[in-house]
Amino acid sequence: LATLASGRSGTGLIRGGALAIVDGRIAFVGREEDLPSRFQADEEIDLAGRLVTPGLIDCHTHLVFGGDRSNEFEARLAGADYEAIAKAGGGIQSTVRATRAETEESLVASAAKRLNSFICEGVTTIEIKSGYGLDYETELRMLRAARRLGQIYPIDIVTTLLAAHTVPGDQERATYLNLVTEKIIPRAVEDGLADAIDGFCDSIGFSSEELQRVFRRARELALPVKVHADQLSDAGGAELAAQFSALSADHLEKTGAAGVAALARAGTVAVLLPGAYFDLREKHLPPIEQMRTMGVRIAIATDCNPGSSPLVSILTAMRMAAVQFSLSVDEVLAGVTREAARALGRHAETGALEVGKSANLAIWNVERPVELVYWMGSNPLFSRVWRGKKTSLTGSIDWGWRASNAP
Ligand code: DI6
Ligand code: FE
Repeated sequence: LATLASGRSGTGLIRGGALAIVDGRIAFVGREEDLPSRFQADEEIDLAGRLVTPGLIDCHTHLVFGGDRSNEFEARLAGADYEAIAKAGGGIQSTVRATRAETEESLVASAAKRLNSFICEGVTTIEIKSGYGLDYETELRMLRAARRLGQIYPIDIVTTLLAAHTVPGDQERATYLNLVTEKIIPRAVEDGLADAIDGFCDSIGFSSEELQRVFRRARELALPVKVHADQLSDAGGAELAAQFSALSADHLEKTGAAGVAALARAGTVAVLLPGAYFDLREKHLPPIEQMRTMGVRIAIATDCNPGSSPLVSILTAMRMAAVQFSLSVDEVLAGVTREAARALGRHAETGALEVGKSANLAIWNVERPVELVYWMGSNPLFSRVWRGKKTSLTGSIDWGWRASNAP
């Protein structure tokens, strides 16, 4: 058992372990010989030496969106620049156009295919952001689609309102920011659609000053904050996140020393997104050594999105984080379990094999944690348990072709 329990070193490995589940919760974790006899189970499963980890957690995705951006990917391969594409009305704006044309049902259908990939890799909790609607109706529709996915599929979904992603092409900055703070955020809260509020603090998003307003509103309505911080430039995103005691600051490629210190003081989790780093051929590494020195907790996520990280594999993100960011296997494992749970404010509930937590497990056809990071493009998942129930790997999702998926 790689317990990832807090207070234990490394992955908190227990050899010859046993785990008992009662009513969907972990009731015992320890060595098999220490298993109390009252846990003589109704059902006992011998895993024959397989590795068990907490169910994996992807704490940063944009899973729900319309269309794709494969055309821009080709342009980027031919030398076009991501930021320049965005400033010319492509990028996020092009996904906004495609997303506004979708119904809640069609958004659910296209996101379900991507969600299936995560479920098949042992993910039991996933965060989904809005941010490709950028108007009242579509932002709420995206969140409803995300909630709906959680009702249909065996996975916990945490939703984040990212109306402050960028200014929509058809609006003034001030008018749009007003809409976000006065209409979209209050309505999302009223309808219980958002678990947190996010904002993109960057050259193609919003300034730190602009986001202050958005986050004050979040705070008034008692919602926690997350920040897309300093991806393309050091825009003060980490300091902003710390100021609002954000659950997480994400990206952080260009964050300076002051930003890291602020995150450490605030106890905000740094979420690293190696897929976007890879896809944009970024050269500037996030300040990982400073994070370690200052004791900033590190999580890893896919940032699954149609533009900068079309990545539907948490195992690949783990591999990329290890190689590109020089994270240890222990850091990588913690980054997609215990620390990812903390980045979502769900660490009392999931992210470690500890008594009382939800019985979310991933069971692997490997002997040692390193093997989960070592292989590229293989999926050694043996079985997955969500809320104490063994859940099928392929589900009932139709991967069929829809011509309307073409951009
Ligand atoms: N950073 C990201 O990685 C996503 N949004 C953001 O603020 C991707 C945005 C996109 O290109 O669609
Ligand atoms: Fe993102």
